Amino acid sequence: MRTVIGSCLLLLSGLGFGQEMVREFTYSLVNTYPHNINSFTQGLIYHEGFLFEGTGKNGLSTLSKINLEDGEVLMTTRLNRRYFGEGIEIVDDKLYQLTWQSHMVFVYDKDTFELAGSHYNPTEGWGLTYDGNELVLSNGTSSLQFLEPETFAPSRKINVTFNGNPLPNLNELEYIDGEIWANVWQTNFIVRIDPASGIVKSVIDLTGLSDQTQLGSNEAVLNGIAWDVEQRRLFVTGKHWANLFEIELIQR
Ligand SMILES: [Ca+2]
Repeated sequence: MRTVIGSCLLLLSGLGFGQEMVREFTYSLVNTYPHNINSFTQGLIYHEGFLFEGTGKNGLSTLSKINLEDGEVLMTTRLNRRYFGEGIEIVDDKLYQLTWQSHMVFVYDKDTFELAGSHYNPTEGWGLTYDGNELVLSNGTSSLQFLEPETFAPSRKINVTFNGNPLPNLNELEYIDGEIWANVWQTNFIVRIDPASGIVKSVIDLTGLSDQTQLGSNEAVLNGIAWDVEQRRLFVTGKHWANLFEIELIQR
């Protein structure tokens, strides 16, 4: 808990006072969509017109293809109760799903959810995204691991820093316009990271967004970033949130 509070204070106190100027953004609400309040959102992407979501908790972990407008689940599969589902990503025809502490990475056919293979991940699995060349994995620490998609072989690693200090608890990820965006667990912040240096260049403050929806548990924190690359729409939600939101950023 000390680390979590430390992260919050670090973010709040550090804004604009670091060695390097960190840009700060707030948001405006563009659209509100339904989201299953029972979904413990751990992975979220928007791919070719549909949302894909991976959820966590043992016995409740799923992978689903979802219609954005009405939240209808078009296809779903449930993980064995020994697995706690985490981040997801699509590369070509394959869909990857991390697990939290069991070192298992599931690989599915993205069109059928048929299991196509698996990989071993030596660390915890939290978030996953793709930069067009390599997968990027967060594991709850301040480091991000780059991986070769076909083999899941690790390549380089970056340490994410905010005003020169390591920033842990990086959670759900999204690669947007050359940056890695990350939820910071148990905060209202999304950070935008330079993938070469690991330096946080911008912070998005989403304080107040959770007031716009119903929360299903005391674990209902902001988590889940999805980017519609064709229409340049930004979607965010949270664990056990009854809504998913399209937002636009406003620079402070
Ligand atoms: Ca994402």
